[in-house]
Amino acid sequence: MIYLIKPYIDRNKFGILNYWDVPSLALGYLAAVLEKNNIKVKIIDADILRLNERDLFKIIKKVPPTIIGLTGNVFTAKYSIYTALKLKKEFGNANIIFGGPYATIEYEFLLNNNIAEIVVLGEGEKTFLELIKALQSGEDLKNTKGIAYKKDKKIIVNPLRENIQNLDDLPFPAWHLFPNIKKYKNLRGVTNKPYLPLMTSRGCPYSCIWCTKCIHGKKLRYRSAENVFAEIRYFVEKYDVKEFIVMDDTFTQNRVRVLKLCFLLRNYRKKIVLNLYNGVRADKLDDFLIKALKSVGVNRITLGIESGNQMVLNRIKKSLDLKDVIKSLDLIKKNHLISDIFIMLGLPFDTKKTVNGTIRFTRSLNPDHAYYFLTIPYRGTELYEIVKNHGTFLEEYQIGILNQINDGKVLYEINDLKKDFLEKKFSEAYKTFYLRPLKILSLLKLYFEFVLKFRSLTQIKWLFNEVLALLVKFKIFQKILK
Ligand code: B12
Ligand code: SF4
Repeated sequence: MIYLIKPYIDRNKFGILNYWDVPSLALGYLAAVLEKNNIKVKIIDADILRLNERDLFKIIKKVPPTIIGLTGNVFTAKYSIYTALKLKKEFGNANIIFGGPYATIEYEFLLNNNIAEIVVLGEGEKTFLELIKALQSGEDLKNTKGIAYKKDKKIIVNPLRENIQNLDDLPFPAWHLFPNIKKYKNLRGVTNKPYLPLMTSRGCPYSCIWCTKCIHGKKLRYRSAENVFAEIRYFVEKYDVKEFIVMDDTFTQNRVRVLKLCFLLRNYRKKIVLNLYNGVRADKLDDFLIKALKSVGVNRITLGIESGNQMVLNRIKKSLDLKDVIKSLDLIKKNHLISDIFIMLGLPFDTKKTVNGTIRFTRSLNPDHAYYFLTIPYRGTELYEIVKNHGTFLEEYQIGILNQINDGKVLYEINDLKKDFLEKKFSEAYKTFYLRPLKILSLLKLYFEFVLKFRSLTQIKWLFNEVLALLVKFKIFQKILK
């Protein structure tokens, strides 16, 4: 039997980072493609089922595995690696296959340490299907594009595979192979009803230096509005889903396509809500588009701004004009949507002056929420190379694995930016943004409306967590939480 497994991931004490559980699009797509080709596959989401390894093994033992597929990014990979090593002990004969952004960048580590037998590099659907067929028929792997594997103690990297050109050819994710969709909770949702993730395009044409393009590449490929709508309708009918979370890198890039999708959704007899969690580009919004998004339930828009300094923005290759940021934020507010921004502090071209300037700029923009992040140089990015060549890593994360995310840890020093300064600025940014009387009043109003609307205990708990998470950023409760 072929198993695709998402391992159990530890939650921290108060579940602060855990306001949503989301079924894996990667595993959903991979399984759907196998099923379409009459290959049987099982998905085990050990994470949502909170299965420890003993329980996981019990399930797998019933129908022993021949192939086990594991996924992961730089943060979740450690759980997949741990699970792989345990599975190997228990089911030595099964082939362990890794895929996803972590494996694509760190395939040598995985193969050299016998964690995986084969790594699928980049976009997985076509490669995985071909690989499974090759393994099942005992063919030599040399003809399977897009994989790395070990032969005679040497790592072989086959030629890479072209990404899928027509995304409408892909089947819809195989959500029926996952545990009951109702198990996946989104405390930050608009509807408090079952929801699913949705990917309407792949790739991104921009070149931000901290971002890896190792999976879906630079060429933006769109699904048609009709195909996306058909997927939404299919799962609404099947599971009574009310909300979809759009995971695209740059959802509003093609304005006409988004307007068309909004039009289809508005004319649909069931009320469906779209939720945009990923940042939207400020230069890809306008009043008409915001109104269209609002009409399909979008209640919050997050702009990825990154820096309040135009020179820094240019050098990190964000290709964004701060004038567009000011204009779009204004439009989001005028349309009475919740406005959030993402900011990165300690970018390699930042200095003390630009960090201070960025913090001031975000206060003057005054969105509902500002989320500050200390810059993390992931391996496989231009940023990583810049820090390697011009900065100093303070604590190299082990074999490209992050132990914690977004917890305000300074990972490198560059220019005149030292650890103490950045730590101070990180907590100062939060304090000076949120601890303003008018800001506190406006947030209290926002949260009060939220509670009135939902009256759900779990959502109130989430709100409590959200506020607690903010306080952690102020360094007030940090000791208690650790
Ligand atoms: C949505 C998203 C999130 C969401 C949800 C994550 C989740 N758990 O689902 C949130 C906002 C929570 C998030 C958080 C983070 N994310 Co994120 N996220 C994304 C995003 C935009 C989409 C992921 C997705 O669903 N893609 C759609 C599926 C179809 O693509 P895929 O997962 O890559 O899978 C394909 C291939 O990789 C391959 N494949 C994948 N797994 C497997 C397994 C097997 C066996 C095989 C054969 C093939 C295979 O085949 C799949 C189909 O083609 C990606 C960027 C992107 N466009 O993919 C970043 C991305 C995955 N995130 C990234 C990062 C860094 C993070 C954080 C660590 C950031 C941080 N410091 O906080 C955290 C980690 C938190 C966590 N618990 O995962 C990086 C990963 C870089 C790396 N080197 O690993 C990415 C690639 C962004 C980027 N361009 O740099 N993220
Ligand atoms: S716009 Fe987003 S997805 Fe595109 S390169 Fe920049 S960070 Fe990556």
